[in-house]
Amino acid sequence: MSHSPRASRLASAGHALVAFGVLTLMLGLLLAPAAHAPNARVHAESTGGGGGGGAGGMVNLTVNATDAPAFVPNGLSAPAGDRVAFHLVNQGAYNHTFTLSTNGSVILPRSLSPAALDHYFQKNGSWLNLSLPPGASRFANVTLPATAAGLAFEFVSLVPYQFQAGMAGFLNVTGAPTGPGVVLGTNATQSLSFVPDLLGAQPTHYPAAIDVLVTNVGSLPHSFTIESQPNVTLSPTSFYATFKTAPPAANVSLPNPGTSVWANFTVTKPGVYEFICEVEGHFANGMDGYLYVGLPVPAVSTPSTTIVAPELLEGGGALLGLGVVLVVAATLLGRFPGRGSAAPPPH
Ligand SMILES: [Cu+2]
Repeated sequence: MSHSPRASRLASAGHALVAFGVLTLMLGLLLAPAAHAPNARVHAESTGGGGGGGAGGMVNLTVNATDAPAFVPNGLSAPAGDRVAFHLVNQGAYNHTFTLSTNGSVILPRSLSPAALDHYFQKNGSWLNLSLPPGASRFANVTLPATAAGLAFEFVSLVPYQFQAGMAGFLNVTGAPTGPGVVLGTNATQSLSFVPDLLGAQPTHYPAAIDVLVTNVGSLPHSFTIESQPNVTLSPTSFYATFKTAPPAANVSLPNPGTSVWANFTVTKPGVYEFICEVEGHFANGMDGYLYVGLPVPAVSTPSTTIVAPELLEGGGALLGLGVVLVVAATLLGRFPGRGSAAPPPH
C-alpha cells in the first residue's frame, strides 16, 4: 500500500491550515500590537533520523534570550521521541533563565506574579531550568516522551517581570498521541468563537478516529461539543433536543482559561459535522464551527476581525501550537508501518 497520496493530501491540508493560523496571528498582531514578538519560524536542523520525524532522532534548537525581553524564536517544534539539543544564548546584558514546563496542557497566565511563577515551577518541576548570565552560551538535552505528542510546552524566563513582559514561548511536540486517526486543533476564545472554526480531516478508512485538541485562550468557560450525525444543522434554540435524540460524538468542557482538552471521537462516514459551545448564550452569539470529514474545507472568504481579538494575542503561542498540531495531520504516516516516510520539511 502506498502512503504518498495520503501524505501529500494531508500535507497540503496541514500547510493550508498552518498558513491560516500564521495569517491569523499576523493579523492579530497588526490589529492589536502587543508586547509579543511575532512567532519566528523555528530554527531546526535535523541531524538524525532522516528528517522523517521518526522516534529516536535528534533535533538542534537554538534559542536566543534578548533584553526585549524575549526568546527568539519563541515558537519551537520537535517530534515526540526525539532528543532535543538546545543551544541557549543570552544576547543581552541582563540575566535570563530558560525554564521549560513539563505540563503541555497548561498555558501560564501572564498575570502570574514572579513569586507565583516560581512557586508553579517549584511544585511542578521543569524539563530544563538554566540560568543564562549575560553572554552565556549553554547546551542542554531533553528527550521528548511519546506522551508529549500533540502538546505545547511553555518556556519562560523566571527572572522577575520578564515572563510578565512577554518573555515566553512554546515548544510544540509533534507526533501522534493515540491510535490511528486524525489530529486537529482549535481554540475557544473570549470573543465567543472557535479559531479556526472550519476544520478538515481526510481519513483513509471508516470508522475514523479523530482527536481535536481544544485550547481555551479566552477568560470564560467554554465547551467543545460536536454532533454525531453529519450534515445536520444545529440551532441555538433546539440543539439540546437534537442531542437528546442523537447524543454528541464528543462533549468536553473547558471551565478553566488557559487549559487544553482533547476531544476524541469516531466518525463513521464523510460529511460536515457541526461543533458548538454549549455554554449558555455562546452558540447563539456565533460560537460554532464545522468539521469537514472526507470533504474539502471551504476557503475562508472574509476573515472576521472578531477572530483576532486582542485576548488572542495572549494565546499567541497557543495559536502557533495550533498550527503545529495541524501539521501533525500531515505526519500521520508516523502512526503506520513505514515510519520515516516523508514529512513536511521544516521551513
Ligand atoms: Cu463558549
